[in-house]
Amino acid sequence: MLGFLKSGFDKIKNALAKTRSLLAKKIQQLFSGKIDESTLEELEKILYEADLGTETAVDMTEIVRRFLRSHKEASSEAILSCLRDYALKLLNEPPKVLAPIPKPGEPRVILITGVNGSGKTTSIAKLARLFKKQGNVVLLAAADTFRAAAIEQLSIWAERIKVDLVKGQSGSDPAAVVFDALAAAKARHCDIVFIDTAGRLQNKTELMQELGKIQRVASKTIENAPHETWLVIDATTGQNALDQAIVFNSFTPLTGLIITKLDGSAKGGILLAIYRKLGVPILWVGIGEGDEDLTSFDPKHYVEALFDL
Ligand SMILES: Nc1nc2c(ncn2[C@@H]2O[C@H](COP(=O)(O)OP(=O)(O)OP(=O)(O)O)[C@@H](O)[C@H]2O)c(=O)[nH]1
Ligand SMILES: [Mg+2]
Repeated sequence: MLGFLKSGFDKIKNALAKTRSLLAKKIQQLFSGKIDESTLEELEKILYEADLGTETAVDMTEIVRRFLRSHKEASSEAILSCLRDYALKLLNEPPKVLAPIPKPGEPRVILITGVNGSGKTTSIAKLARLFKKQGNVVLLAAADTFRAAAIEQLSIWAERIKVDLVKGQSGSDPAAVVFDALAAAKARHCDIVFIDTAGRLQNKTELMQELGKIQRVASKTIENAPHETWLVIDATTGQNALDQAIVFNSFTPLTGLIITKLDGSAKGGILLAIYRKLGVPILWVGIGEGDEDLTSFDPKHYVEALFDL
């Protein structure tokens, strides 16, 4: 058990190495010399550039300013510890949304959304593998009917992981695929259904409204479905990720976030900005392309990986 936890932490720590070098390492250097007002200005700049969000950068700088009043000779480790505590407090605020629970005997339906290439299909494969391993009967709905290759990609994963898949013709109505998939999931007593959707940019209103149609069709088939709507966000996109989260949330209220490509991203700080703004729980993080490279989000590990040297 402890070995498993350690490996999870090591993976996150490795994934966030670039972000950490922009945060913890720079802050350490900054506070190892003479400290004055310009040091605090520089701190705010570092925090802002690490994509933590303007409000968080301003608040954190103020906290350090106050701390320095009572600890004039504070070490850089003490400063980093202040920042870590603040970030953890922020992430430990209770989420603002709660997903409905499926009726007994009915599958939990999870709609996966996001912009093009954010990692939706790969994350579904990783999750399907994980949930199956935990003893759940999983079904995948290939509702990205936009490209034939997308249906093919999910089919290959379904075969590899050995879970059921319901698909339609390429170009067909995604809501119709969802209808068929949920009917099949009910008949086959599945525990969990993941619905893969086509990538869509948040400024394409028509495509965003299509998600609403999928939700309506799902709820007619299974009460309260989709119980969850998760947005997949590519961590390397930085500030645009915040915009994606806000707009998707306005069209299809989100119950969770998956942050992908944390490995190698220098913009891992964006998670704080998004959680602060929306209060939608960050559930999973993707840390590689392999089917095991997904881990549940642990605020403590995340914050340590950002601010520990
Ligand atoms: N390094 C890394 N790559 C990832 C991660 N998640 C997904 N990818 C890669 O990102 C690329 C796009 O992944 P997909 O799962 O096809 O993305 P998608 O959102 O389904 O794309 P569309 O359906 O075209 O919108 C693939 O090459 C994946 O292997 C991750 O956590 N880390
Ligand atoms: Mg896809």
